[in-house]
Amino acid sequence: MMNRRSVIAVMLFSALAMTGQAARADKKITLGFSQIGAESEWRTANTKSIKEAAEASGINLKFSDAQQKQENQIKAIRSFIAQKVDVIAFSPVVETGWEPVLREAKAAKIPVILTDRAVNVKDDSLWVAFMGSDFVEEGRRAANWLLDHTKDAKEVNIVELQGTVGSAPAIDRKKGFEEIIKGKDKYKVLRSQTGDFTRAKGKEVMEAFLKAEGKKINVLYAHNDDMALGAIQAIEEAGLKPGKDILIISIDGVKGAFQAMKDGKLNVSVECSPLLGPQLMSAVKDLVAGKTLAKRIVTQEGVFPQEVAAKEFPNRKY
Ligand code: GYE
Repeated sequence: MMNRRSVIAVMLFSALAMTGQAARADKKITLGFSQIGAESEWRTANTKSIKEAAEASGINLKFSDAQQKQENQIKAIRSFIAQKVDVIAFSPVVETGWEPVLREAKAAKIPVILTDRAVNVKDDSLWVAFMGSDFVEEGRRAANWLLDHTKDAKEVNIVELQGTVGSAPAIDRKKGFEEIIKGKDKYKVLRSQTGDFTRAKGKEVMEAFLKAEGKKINVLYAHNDDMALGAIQAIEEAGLKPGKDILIISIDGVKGAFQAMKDGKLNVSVECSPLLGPQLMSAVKDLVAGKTLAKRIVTQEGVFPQEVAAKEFPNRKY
Protein backbone atom coordinates (compact mmCIF):
# COMPACT_ATOMS: atom_id res chain seq x y z
CA MET A 1 0.00 0.00 0.00
CA MET A 2 1.18 3.52 -0.73
CA ASN A 3 1.19 6.05 2.03
CA ARG A 4 -0.33 9.48 1.49
CA ARG A 5 3.03 11.03 0.75
CA SER A 6 3.82 8.64 -2.07
CA VAL A 7 0.29 9.04 -3.50
CA ILE A 8 0.85 12.79 -3.64
CA ALA A 9 4.27 12.25 -5.16
CA VAL A 10 2.83 9.97 -7.88
CA MET A 11 0.07 12.50 -8.62
CA LEU A 12 2.55 15.32 -8.84
CA PHE A 13 4.80 13.30 -11.08
CA SER A 14 1.98 12.43 -13.52
CA ALA A 15 0.81 16.04 -13.61
CA LEU A 16 4.34 17.11 -14.47
CA ALA A 17 4.67 14.40 -17.08
CA MET A 18 1.41 15.51 -18.70
CA THR A 19 2.48 19.15 -18.89
CA GLY A 20 5.73 17.92 -20.36
CA GLN A 21 3.84 16.09 -23.10
CA ALA A 22 1.60 19.05 -23.79
CA ALA A 23 4.64 21.26 -24.06
CA ARG A 24 6.23 18.82 -26.48
CA ALA A 25 3.09 18.66 -28.64
CA ASP A 26 3.04 22.46 -28.84
CA LYS A 27 6.70 22.77 -29.67
CA LYS A 28 7.41 23.32 -33.36
CA ILE A 29 9.16 20.37 -34.97
CA THR A 30 12.48 21.26 -36.55
CA LEU A 31 13.51 19.40 -39.69
CA GLY A 32 16.98 19.71 -41.19
CA PHE A 33 16.91 19.01 -44.92
CA SER A 34 20.00 18.70 -47.10
CA GLN A 35 19.14 19.07 -50.77
CA ILE A 36 21.49 18.01 -53.58
CA GLY A 37 21.42 21.24 -55.56
CA ALA A 38 19.43 22.78 -58.40
CA GLU A 39 20.72 20.69 -61.30
CA SER A 40 17.40 20.01 -63.03
CA GLU A 41 13.75 21.02 -63.38
CA TRP A 42 12.97 17.96 -61.29
CA ARG A 43 15.16 19.19 -58.43
CA THR A 44 13.65 22.68 -58.49
CA ALA A 45 10.16 21.20 -58.24
CA ASN A 46 11.30 18.91 -55.42
CA THR A 47 12.71 21.83 -53.43
CA LYS A 48 9.51 23.82 -53.93
CA SER A 49 7.39 20.87 -52.81
CA ILE A 50 9.45 20.43 -49.63
CA LYS A 51 9.45 24.12 -48.71
CA GLU A 52 5.71 24.51 -49.33
CA ALA A 53 4.79 21.36 -47.43
CA ALA A 54 6.90 22.36 -44.42
CA GLU A 55 5.20 25.73 -44.32
CA ALA A 56 1.74 24.17 -44.65
CA SER A 57 2.39 21.66 -41.86
CA GLY A 58 3.89 24.18 -39.45
CA ILE A 59 7.28 22.49 -39.49
CA ASN A 60 10.36 24.62 -38.95
CA LEU A 61 12.55 23.78 -41.95
CA LYS A 62 16.30 24.27 -42.01
CA PHE A 63 17.11 23.95 -45.70
CA SER A 64 20.60 23.57 -47.08
CA ASP A 65 21.69 23.37 -50.76
CA ALA A 66 24.83 21.25 -51.37
CA GLN A 67 25.52 22.36 -54.93
CA GLN A 68 25.87 18.72 -55.98
CA LYS A 69 28.76 18.04 -53.60
CA GLN A 70 28.73 15.20 -51.07
CA GLU A 71 31.15 17.04 -48.77
CA ASN A 72 28.65 19.92 -48.49
CA GLN A 73 25.88 17.48 -47.59
CA ILE A 74 28.03 15.91 -44.88
CA LYS A 75 28.77 19.39 -43.49
CA ALA A 76 25.07 20.28 -43.51
CA ILE A 77 24.11 17.07 -41.69
CA ARG A 78 26.81 17.69 -39.07
CA SER A 79 25.48 21.18 -38.50
CA PHE A 80 21.92 19.81 -38.11
CA ILE A 81 23.24 17.42 -35.47
CA ALA A 82 24.98 20.29 -33.65
CA GLN A 83 21.76 22.29 -33.74
CA LYS A 84 19.87 19.30 -32.27
CA VAL A 85 17.10 19.27 -34.90
CA ASP A 86 14.28 16.76 -34.31
CA VAL A 87 14.62 14.95 -37.64
CA ILE A 88 17.14 15.00 -40.49
CA ALA A 89 16.13 14.28 -44.08
CA PHE A 90 18.35 14.34 -47.13
CA SER A 91 18.58 13.38 -50.74
CA PRO A 92 22.01 11.74 -51.07
CA VAL A 93 23.88 12.88 -54.18
CA VAL A 94 25.75 9.55 -54.42
CA GLU A 95 25.10 6.15 -52.84
CA THR A 96 28.29 5.49 -50.91
CA GLY A 97 30.38 7.14 -48.21
CA TRP A 98 27.67 8.00 -45.68
CA GLU A 99 28.49 5.69 -42.75
CA PRO A 100 30.49 8.08 -40.54
CA VAL A 101 28.02 10.95 -40.60
CA LEU A 102 25.00 8.65 -40.28
CA ARG A 103 26.61 7.04 -37.25
CA GLU A 104 27.02 10.49 -35.71
CA ALA A 105 23.30 11.19 -36.24
CA LYS A 106 22.39 7.85 -34.70
CA ALA A 107 24.61 8.48 -31.69
CA ALA A 108 22.86 11.84 -31.22
CA LYS A 109 19.52 9.95 -31.44
CA ILE A 110 18.32 12.01 -34.40
CA PRO A 111 16.34 9.92 -36.89
CA VAL A 112 17.27 10.20 -40.58
CA ILE A 113 14.85 9.90 -43.49
CA LEU A 114 16.20 9.43 -47.02
CA THR A 115 14.20 11.16 -49.71
CA ASP A 116 14.39 10.58 -53.45
CA ARG A 117 17.73 8.71 -53.57
CA ALA A 118 18.92 5.72 -51.56
CA VAL A 119 22.26 5.09 -49.87
CA ASN A 120 24.40 1.99 -50.01
CA VAL A 121 25.40 1.26 -46.41
CA LYS A 122 25.71 -2.15 -44.73
CA ASP A 123 23.90 -1.14 -41.56
CA ASP A 124 20.28 -0.33 -42.45
CA SER A 125 19.59 0.89 -38.94
CA LEU A 126 21.46 4.09 -39.84
CA TRP A 127 18.32 5.44 -41.55
CA VAL A 128 14.68 5.00 -40.60
CA ALA A 129 12.89 5.22 -43.94
CA PHE A 130 13.50 5.79 -47.63
CA MET A 131 10.81 7.49 -49.70
CA GLY A 132 11.11 7.83 -53.44
CA SER A 133 10.80 6.20 -56.82
CA ASP A 134 11.83 2.79 -58.05
CA PHE A 135 14.57 3.81 -60.48
CA VAL A 136 15.22 0.29 -61.76
CA GLU A 137 11.57 0.07 -62.75
CA GLU A 138 11.82 3.43 -64.53
CA GLY A 139 14.72 2.06 -66.59
CA ARG A 140 12.65 -1.01 -67.46
CA ARG A 141 9.72 1.18 -68.50
CA ALA A 142 11.98 3.21 -70.77
CA ALA A 143 13.32 0.04 -72.44
CA ASN A 144 9.86 -1.51 -72.77
CA TRP A 145 8.67 1.56 -74.65
CA LEU A 146 11.65 1.16 -76.97
CA LEU A 147 10.92 -2.52 -77.60
CA ASP A 148 7.31 -1.72 -78.46
CA HIS A 149 8.31 1.02 -80.90
CA THR A 150 11.14 -0.72 -82.73
CA LYS A 151 9.51 -4.07 -83.49
CA ASP A 152 10.20 -3.83 -87.23
CA ALA A 153 13.69 -2.38 -87.01
CA LYS A 154 16.61 -4.67 -87.87
CA GLU A 155 19.23 -2.74 -85.98
CA VAL A 156 18.77 -0.32 -83.09
CA ASN A 157 21.83 1.70 -82.15
CA ILE A 158 21.49 3.46 -78.84
CA VAL A 159 23.45 6.19 -77.09
CA GLU A 160 22.92 6.69 -73.39
CA LEU A 161 23.28 9.84 -71.29
CA GLN A 162 23.81 8.73 -67.71
CA GLY A 163 22.99 10.75 -64.62
CA THR A 164 25.52 11.78 -61.96
CA VAL A 165 28.24 9.15 -61.53
CA GLY A 166 27.61 7.02 -58.45
CA SER A 167 24.06 8.29 -57.89
CA ALA A 168 21.21 5.87 -57.26
CA PRO A 169 19.10 7.01 -60.24
CA ALA A 170 22.05 6.73 -62.66
CA ILE A 171 23.02 3.26 -61.45
CA ASP A 172 19.46 1.93 -61.34
CA ARG A 173 18.11 3.49 -64.53
CA LYS A 174 21.03 1.97 -66.44
CA LYS A 175 20.46 -1.38 -64.79
CA GLY A 176 16.70 -1.54 -65.46
CA PHE A 177 17.16 -0.57 -69.12
CA GLU A 178 19.94 -3.12 -69.68
CA GLU A 179 17.91 -5.85 -68.02
CA ILE A 180 15.18 -5.51 -70.68
CA ILE A 181 17.37 -5.25 -73.80
CA LYS A 182 19.80 -7.94 -72.66
CA GLY A 183 20.04 -10.91 -75.04
CA LYS A 184 18.14 -9.05 -77.80
CA ASP A 185 20.93 -8.74 -80.34
CA LYS A 186 19.55 -5.98 -82.50
CA TYR A 187 19.81 -3.52 -79.61
CA LYS A 188 23.30 -2.11 -79.17
CA VAL A 189 24.44 0.59 -76.80
CA LEU A 190 27.09 2.34 -78.90
CA ARG A 191 28.11 4.86 -76.28
CA SER A 192 27.21 5.63 -72.68
CA GLN A 193 28.53 8.58 -70.74
CA THR A 194 27.50 10.85 -67.90
CA GLY A 195 25.81 14.19 -68.53
CA ASP A 196 25.50 14.82 -64.78
CA PHE A 197 21.71 15.35 -65.04
CA THR A 198 22.15 18.86 -66.49
CA ARG A 199 21.05 20.42 -69.75
CA ALA A 200 24.48 21.90 -70.52
CA LYS A 201 26.35 18.61 -70.09
CA GLY A 202 23.62 16.70 -71.92
CA LYS A 203 24.17 18.94 -74.93
CA GLU A 204 27.94 18.74 -74.72
CA VAL A 205 28.07 14.94 -74.50
CA MET A 206 25.46 14.50 -77.26
CA GLU A 207 27.63 16.66 -79.51
CA ALA A 208 30.51 14.29 -78.86
CA PHE A 209 28.28 11.25 -79.53
CA LEU A 210 27.17 12.76 -82.84
CA LYS A 211 30.73 13.54 -83.85
CA ALA A 212 31.83 9.98 -83.14
CA GLU A 213 28.84 8.00 -84.42
CA GLY A 214 26.93 10.43 -86.69
CA LYS A 215 23.93 8.95 -88.49
CA LYS A 216 24.46 5.53 -86.98
CA ILE A 217 22.56 6.68 -83.88
CA ASN A 218 18.89 5.61 -83.88
CA VAL A 219 17.98 6.17 -80.24
CA LEU A 220 18.96 8.39 -77.33
CA TYR A 221 18.18 7.15 -73.84
CA ALA A 222 18.67 9.99 -71.33
CA HIS A 223 18.45 9.34 -67.59
CA ASN A 224 16.55 12.62 -67.17
CA ASP A 225 14.58 15.17 -69.19
CA ASP A 226 17.08 18.01 -68.79
CA MET A 227 19.87 16.05 -70.48
CA ALA A 228 17.43 15.05 -73.25
CA LEU A 229 16.48 18.71 -73.74
CA GLY A 230 20.14 19.68 -74.02
CA ALA A 231 20.74 16.81 -76.45
CA ILE A 232 17.78 17.91 -78.59
CA GLN A 233 19.58 21.19 -79.20
CA ALA A 234 22.76 19.35 -80.18
CA ILE A 235 20.81 17.12 -82.59
CA GLU A 236 19.12 20.11 -84.22
CA GLU A 237 22.44 21.93 -84.55
CA ALA A 238 23.81 18.84 -86.30
CA GLY A 239 21.03 19.20 -88.87
CA LEU A 240 19.02 16.18 -87.70
CA LYS A 241 15.43 15.94 -86.49
CA PRO A 242 15.09 14.99 -82.81
CA GLY A 243 12.16 12.62 -82.23
CA LYS A 244 12.28 11.46 -85.87
CA ASP A 245 15.83 10.80 -87.07
CA ILE A 246 16.72 9.88 -83.52
CA LEU A 247 14.09 8.52 -81.12
CA ILE A 248 14.43 10.14 -77.71
CA ILE A 249 13.45 8.49 -74.44
CA SER A 250 13.91 10.20 -71.09
CA ILE A 251 12.79 10.14 -67.48
CA ASP A 252 11.08 12.60 -65.05
CA GLY A 253 8.06 14.01 -66.92
CA VAL A 254 8.78 17.69 -66.22
CA LYS A 255 6.90 20.45 -68.06
CA GLY A 256 9.84 21.12 -70.39
CA ALA A 257 9.64 17.50 -71.55
CA PHE A 258 5.90 17.74 -72.17
CA GLN A 259 6.52 20.86 -74.24
CA ALA A 260 9.19 19.01 -76.27
CA MET A 261 6.77 16.10 -76.79
CA LYS A 262 4.06 18.52 -77.95
CA ASP A 263 6.61 19.89 -80.45
CA GLY A 264 7.34 16.35 -81.65
CA LYS A 265 10.98 16.46 -80.52
CA LEU A 266 10.86 14.02 -77.61
CA ASN A 267 9.14 10.65 -77.94
CA VAL A 268 8.42 9.58 -74.39
CA SER A 269 9.09 10.51 -70.78
CA VAL A 270 8.82 8.03 -67.94
CA GLU A 271 7.34 9.74 -64.91
CA CYS A 272 9.34 10.28 -61.72
CA SER A 273 7.50 12.48 -59.28
CA PRO A 274 9.43 15.12 -57.31
CA LEU A 275 6.39 16.06 -55.21
CA LEU A 276 7.65 14.38 -52.05
CA GLY A 277 7.04 17.29 -49.66
CA PRO A 278 3.63 16.36 -48.18
CA GLN A 279 4.65 12.71 -47.72
CA LEU A 280 7.88 13.77 -46.03
CA MET A 281 6.16 16.14 -43.59
CA SER A 282 3.63 13.55 -42.50
CA ALA A 283 6.45 11.03 -41.99
CA VAL A 284 8.33 13.58 -39.87
CA LYS A 285 5.24 14.18 -37.72
CA ASP A 286 4.65 10.43 -37.32
CA LEU A 287 8.24 9.93 -36.24
CA VAL A 288 8.11 12.68 -33.63
CA ALA A 289 4.82 11.22 -32.35
CA GLY A 290 6.65 7.94 -31.78
CA LYS A 291 5.17 5.97 -34.69
CA THR A 292 7.21 3.50 -36.73
CA LEU A 293 7.54 4.33 -40.43
CA ALA A 294 7.50 1.86 -43.29
CA LYS A 295 11.13 1.34 -44.26
CA ARG A 296 10.37 1.80 -47.97
CA ILE A 297 7.74 4.26 -49.24
CA VAL A 298 7.35 4.05 -53.06
CA THR A 299 5.90 6.84 -55.24
CA GLN A 300 3.12 6.01 -57.75
CA GLU A 301 4.08 6.93 -61.33
CA GLY A 302 3.21 6.47 -65.01
CA VAL A 303 4.67 6.64 -68.56
CA PHE A 304 3.73 9.48 -70.94
CA PRO A 305 4.21 9.03 -74.70
CA GLN A 306 4.12 11.94 -77.19
CA GLU A 307 0.53 11.16 -78.26
CA VAL A 308 -0.92 12.11 -74.86
CA ALA A 309 1.35 15.12 -74.15
CA ALA A 310 -1.04 17.86 -75.30
CA LYS A 311 -3.94 16.39 -73.31
CA GLU A 312 -1.88 15.87 -70.15
CA PHE A 313 0.02 19.17 -70.27
CA PRO A 314 -2.52 21.23 -68.25
CA ASN A 315 -2.57 18.59 -65.50
CA ARG A 316 1.16 18.64 -64.91
CA LYS A 317 2.19 20.08 -61.55
CA TYR A 318 5.94 20.28 -62.17
O1 GYE B 1 15.58 12.29 -62.21
C1 GYE B 1 16.98 14.18 -62.04
C2 GYE B 1 17.52 14.88 -60.85
O2 GYE B 1 17.14 11.90 -58.05
C3 GYE B 1 15.17 11.29 -59.17
O3 GYE B 1 17.75 13.83 -59.93
C4 GYE B 1 16.21 12.32 -58.97
C5 GYE B 1 16.92 12.75 -60.24
C6 GYE B 1 16.04 13.27 -61.36
O4 GYE B 1 18.50 15.74 -61.05
O5 GYE B 1 16.37 15.06 -62.95
